[in-house]
Amino acid sequence: MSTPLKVAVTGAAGQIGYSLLFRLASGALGDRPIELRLLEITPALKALEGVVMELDDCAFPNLTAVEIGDDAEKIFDGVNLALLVGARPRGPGMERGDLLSANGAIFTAQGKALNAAAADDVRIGVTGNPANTNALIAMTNAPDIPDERFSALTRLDHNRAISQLAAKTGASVNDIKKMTIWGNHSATQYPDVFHAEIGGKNAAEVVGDQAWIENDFIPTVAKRGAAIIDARGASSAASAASATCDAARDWLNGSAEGDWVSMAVRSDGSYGVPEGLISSFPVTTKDGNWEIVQGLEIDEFSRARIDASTAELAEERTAVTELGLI
Ligand code: NAX
Repeated sequence: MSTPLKVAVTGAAGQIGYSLLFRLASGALGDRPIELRLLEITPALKALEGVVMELDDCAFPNLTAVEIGDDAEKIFDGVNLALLVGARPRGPGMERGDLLSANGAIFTAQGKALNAAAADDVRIGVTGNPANTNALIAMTNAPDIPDERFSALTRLDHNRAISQLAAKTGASVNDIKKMTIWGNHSATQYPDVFHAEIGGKNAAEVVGDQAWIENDFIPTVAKRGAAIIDARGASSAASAASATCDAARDWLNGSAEGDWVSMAVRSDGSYGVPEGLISSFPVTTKDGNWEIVQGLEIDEFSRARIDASTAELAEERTAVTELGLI
């Protein structure tokens, strides 16, 4: 048996965790042995013990060990992949500054703990919101880990965009390639069909309906999270877990030939996105590394939307800088 991949999951007793852990243990990252290392806050450890009992009861052949705890440095010891899901949700009456500082406390501490304890090859994916800025905080607090090892999740938005486009055109999701989410994982995100393809043809041309793209598709994808809360009475969990697995699998194992994925990664200034922001781009991945797809033509329509979302990210960066978190 090869050496198990050590995967840390934070917020493991939460809604997303309840779906994510079972996907990871049953082979979402490939047919390979895996060790789970699960971090929770102290009051949630008992619930987490129950989840671990259920993991045991699945008798997953590839799950070699499960460790749980509330000490980040212990849980992150030697991890090759860290999926940072646990975060502080916005409570009633909470201002954005309060939200950023509550999460700042979590992600500064976890950045430091990863810096101290993770394996040299660690990859870190942030799902907990505000995901892009949480990733920026963790990255800045982990000076010994290369910046390109941090990413924030926009794969759920990417998958939502593919699904909406498939429903509109009657195409199979398998025929839709080169979807891109630009910017922030928030309502300002820009799902871009102008570079996407359906069965090898330009997706915007296949749709042939600019009004639908502008007034229907983009807001439906950007506000899908709120629509799920309205319908389900709880935020998306299984789909978020599935996207977290998709993103990690493609990062570690490589994106498909002739396609790309959306990941929020540190901007090198490509496409006019201010350097250093964790912003979503079209990327290809190979051997655990990513590269921003270059050379796409950005028209005025796309430019305005990319700029609006990255302006929001720049504001968040200013806010967390002023709070002394980065
Ligand atoms: P839950 O509230 O069900 O679970 C969060 C868990 O994190 C709780 O069990 C809590 O005890 C734990 N936690 C809090 N602080 C922690 C800390 N310092 N260390 C370890 N664990 C900690 O939320 P859930 O529905 O699972 O969502 C988790 C996060 O994902 C939220 O921030 C949510 O907003 C975010 N989402 C991100 C998405 C994305 O596409 N990027 C989509 C889905 C989801 O909204």
